[in-house]
Amino acid sequence: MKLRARLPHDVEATPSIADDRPMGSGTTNRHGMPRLPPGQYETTKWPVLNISGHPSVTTERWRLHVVGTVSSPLALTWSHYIDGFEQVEDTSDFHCVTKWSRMDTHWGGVRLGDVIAAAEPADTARFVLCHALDGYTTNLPLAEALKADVLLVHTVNGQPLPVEHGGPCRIITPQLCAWKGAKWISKIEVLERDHAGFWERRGYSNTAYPWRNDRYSR
Ligand SMILES: Nc1nc2c(c(=O)[nH]1)N[C@H]1C(S)=C(S)[C@@H](COP(=O)(O)O)O[C@H]1N2
Ligand SMILES: [Mo]
Repeated sequence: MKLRARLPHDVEATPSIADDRPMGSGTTNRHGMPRLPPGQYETTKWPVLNISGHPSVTTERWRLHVVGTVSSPLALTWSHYIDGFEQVEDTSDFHCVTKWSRMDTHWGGVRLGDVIAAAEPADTARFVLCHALDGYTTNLPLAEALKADVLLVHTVNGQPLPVEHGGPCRIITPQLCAWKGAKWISKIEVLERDHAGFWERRGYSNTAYPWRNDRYSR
């Protein structure tokens, strides 16, 4: 299957790239922001944070649905995901709301934007709600989901993504707090209106922008 990528034309700059006064410390990253967001400490460990256990799915049974306000809903198999999209690698940082940051993680996968584009979102599409196999959900503005460093990853530091970190496939959102990246991703729902996810309904910030110390909504 050959998938055609087409991004909506009106993707706006959002605070994480447009912010001229981000808080934080250390050298700047490639977006010109201090690498360590305010209140974060650096760790070389990689804690596991879950609402429940680790759902397991083989790559044979794995499916990724892209549905909602799109003209070509997708039900991708693992081979569509691996062979139907440009495979990219990127090194980025991972910021958890519980204050640890893991720097320089090397990821392999495909751009979430390429997958969403293949489903041909309507011009009225503005948000996505990501659904995972453990029942977790998290929401993103479409403009965040389409950023080039937001990936559907299957590989970390050259190894298959471990199940506890969301293997075989998860989302990463390096410019937002890590809870915005759903592990064990199963469905991406493209929406006209925002719909709060699991933590967003329980008091986490809807925007989750680390460089503004934007953690909780109440
Ligand atoms: N499906 C799913 N995705 C999830 C979570 C979860 O509980 N379930 N937790 C989130 C939170 S709060 C964080 S900080 C990161 C943690 O990723 P890690 O366990 O690989 O460190 O995953 C996010 N994605
Ligand atoms: Mo988290």
